[in-house]
Amino acid sequence: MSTTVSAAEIGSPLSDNRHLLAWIDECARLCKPDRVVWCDGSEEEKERLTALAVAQGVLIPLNQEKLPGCYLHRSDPADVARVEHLTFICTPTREEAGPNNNWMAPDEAYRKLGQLFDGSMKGRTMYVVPYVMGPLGSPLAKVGIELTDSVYVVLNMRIMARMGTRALRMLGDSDGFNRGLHSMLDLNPDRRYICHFPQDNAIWSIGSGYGGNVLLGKKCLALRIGSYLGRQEGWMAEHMLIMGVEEPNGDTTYVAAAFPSACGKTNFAMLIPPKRFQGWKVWTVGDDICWMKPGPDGRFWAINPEAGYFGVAPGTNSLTNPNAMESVRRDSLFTNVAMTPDGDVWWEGKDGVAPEELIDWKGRPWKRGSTEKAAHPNSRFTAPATNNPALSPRVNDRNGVPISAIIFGGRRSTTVPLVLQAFNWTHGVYLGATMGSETTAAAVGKEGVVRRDPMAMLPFAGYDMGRYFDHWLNMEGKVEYLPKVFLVNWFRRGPDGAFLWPGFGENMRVLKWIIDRARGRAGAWETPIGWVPKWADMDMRDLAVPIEDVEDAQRIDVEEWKREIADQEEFFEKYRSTMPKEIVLEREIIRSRLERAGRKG
Ligand code: GTP
Ligand code: SPV
Ligand code: MN
Repeated sequence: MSTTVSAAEIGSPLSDNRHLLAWIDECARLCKPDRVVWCDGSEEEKERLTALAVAQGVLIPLNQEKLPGCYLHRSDPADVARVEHLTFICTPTREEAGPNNNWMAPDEAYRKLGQLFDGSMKGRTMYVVPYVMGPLGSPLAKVGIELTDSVYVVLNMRIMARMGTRALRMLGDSDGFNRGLHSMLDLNPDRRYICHFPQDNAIWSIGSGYGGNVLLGKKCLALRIGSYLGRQEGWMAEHMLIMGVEEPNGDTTYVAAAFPSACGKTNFAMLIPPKRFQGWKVWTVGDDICWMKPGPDGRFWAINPEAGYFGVAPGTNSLTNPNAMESVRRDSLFTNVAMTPDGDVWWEGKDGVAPEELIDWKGRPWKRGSTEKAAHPNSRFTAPATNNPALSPRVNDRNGVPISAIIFGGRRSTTVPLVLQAFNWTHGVYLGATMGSETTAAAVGKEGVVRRDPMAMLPFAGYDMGRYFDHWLNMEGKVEYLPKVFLVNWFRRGPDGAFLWPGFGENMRVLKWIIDRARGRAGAWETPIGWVPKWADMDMRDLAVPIEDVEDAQRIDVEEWKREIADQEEFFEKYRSTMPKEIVLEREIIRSRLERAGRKG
């Protein structure tokens, strides 16, 4: 028997899966790398590739006494975030991708990107990165293979997914793997494309070296392709953290929460309850992505497909997120943060005042008081989940964890109260579908403008948003014990522009009410837009901020809400042809209730 690829060219293949070998051969012929190297995921390989990355200047060693096994990477200054305008869903018809996605015909995308990939790896190595998204052997897990010319990608994928030989073992001789091809090319933004081919279970990414654009298991497979497959196969791929909330008697309730990029998932997933909540403990299952499926017992079961955290650095410190600080103390990669003279890392919002002198994220000297940021606002850490002191003992459970509550939340300076609960599943889907949030540095573009970001999935739903809502609504018939649905907002501001709610660990107060409601043991008031806490049911003792601020954070202003509803309606205009009727009716009911409340004064 002979394969079309000779062992000399490709080093020693770690698999004899003929589908895999044929595809690698095809990609190698296109990209023309000098050599093909299979990654086994071993320690030895990590050390070798790290040394290579250091020699190439791709990684800068940090102070190994303070931060053992930690390195800094500075990306190209024009390649620092996801690029939604260069991200495409390549389905046979434009309608399938929907108005929420950029669309390119598959033939055209293969042709256009094929020209760019042609010879793109000359003089370079093509790494074969096999990985599993999800616990090994889980019926919910998926295998992907990423071919990349970036050693930074290999080292990040090694942290973010279950990478190496174990993935090949899980794949066996099956053809069922995601085919991901990535080349940095010359990092020219004019030659940058992130294309998804859901029908082929394939991803082609070219011209970037940054995070969500290139760690193909994450946003590309786990969310865009994942959501597409989920609709076909009867499960959901969501931009959600998963946490276990343990109470003093030892009972644990599992919660999933969708907040848009850079709106608090990592922080919430790692929450440490304030003193008043003795005996309560939050366990992190995941901080960014949730795959969930109706189980045979009538509940939703969820896994975190990832194995690490690609978290926002700015704002992370030992008060806001001690578990994240602990997670990045060893074996972590930092991207676009600043460096201190003694090889430590720094970013805006880290502990204490800024050091007098730093090397900024672009590698230039920086002095305290400078008007420029030392770290990029979307600078990130990549840390293994096993570093997290609050890692849930259930992360490797093949069946996942049962979800009792779903929380939606955005970054809203006005209008949206601290917390409210949906009346029922359909209303919950409506709350998720109409979520708004101020834009952040996680994607290229203007920051701080409110945009609708349904379920925090606007940049990640791999098909038409109206059909995606329909898929959500359909769960009503598939899950007997549906999770209770909530909306939260940690980011409301007072007239002085300051946040009204202290956030972070104090979010436990809201979380406890949510758990109590999910377990049917706390009261609530009905308002036109949902259930809200009775003050007696939400523990606000020993809170450091004035109770008036909390009341302001929770305030529901009928006139503001009428405008909010009008804005939601305008957003939905785009999806009119596929929007489920329930969503439209839900809006009209809420609108009528608001009008009646307005008349009452
Ligand atoms: P992605 O990784 O982009 O999907 O983001 P994420 O949702 O995991 O966001 P993350 O938890 O990293 O938070 C982003 C920013 O919001 C950080 O600067 C945090 O410090 C800040 N933040 C998180 N939680 C809170 C909160 O409760 N209140 C306030 N004011 N800021 C918060
Ligand atoms: C996000 O933007 O939601 C992220 C970071 O989690 S990235 O992987 O770059 O998409
Ligand atoms: Mn994210």
